[in-house]
Amino acid sequence: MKNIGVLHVITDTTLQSRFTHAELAELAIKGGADTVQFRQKQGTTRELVAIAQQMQAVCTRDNVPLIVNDRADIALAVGAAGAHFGQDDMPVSIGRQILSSKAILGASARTEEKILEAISEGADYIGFGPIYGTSSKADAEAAKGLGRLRRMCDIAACPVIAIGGISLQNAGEVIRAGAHGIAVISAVCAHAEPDVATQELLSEIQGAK
Ligand code: TZP
Ligand code: MG
Repeated sequence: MKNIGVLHVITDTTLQSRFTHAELAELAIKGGADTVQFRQKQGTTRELVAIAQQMQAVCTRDNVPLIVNDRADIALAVGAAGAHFGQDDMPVSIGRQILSSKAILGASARTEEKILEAISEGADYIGFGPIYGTSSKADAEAAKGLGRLRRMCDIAACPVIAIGGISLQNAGEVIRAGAHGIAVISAVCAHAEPDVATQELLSEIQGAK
């Protein structure tokens, strides 16, 4: 099994405009993030490639894996460590043909059946959520809660990364429910000091493990 990070910071420039994606990556890594995910729903491919290149430069320097949301082509283009696919994105099996066997491929899906399918296709981790309410994702489903997280952690044959509304206040209980790690947007990107927020989340994870 691959080494999957416990604190995935997903960069976002729609919730805030103080920092670019690359600056957020830098601050998150300074705070101890062990995975950075580039997620941007708007913009041309050319723009996304340029941003991903900047992020990859930061991540290469600091030896932290960069995961590109939705786009295997952009992950390949910039030499990112991997990609994250939702239910309507590239199937994991095809993403694996595009990226190398070493690539970290994450998957998320709306139904348990689709999640298990992604795992059987070779997903290295699954993103499960939203655990709590969130306003960071346009089409987020209803909160799934800790009970469903616990069940998913029991049945998944790969690490489960919990996502959605995770903060310093609830990160500990999420890890105690069995999650391997967490992925956050607003708790870091919308915080006054993203590096400090990351550091605090990391120590909460470590304390709960
Ligand atoms: N997928 C499920 S919830 C979510 C995504 C991308 C948004 C997470 O953002 P936040 O601010 O950490 O709730
Ligand atoms: Mg997607």
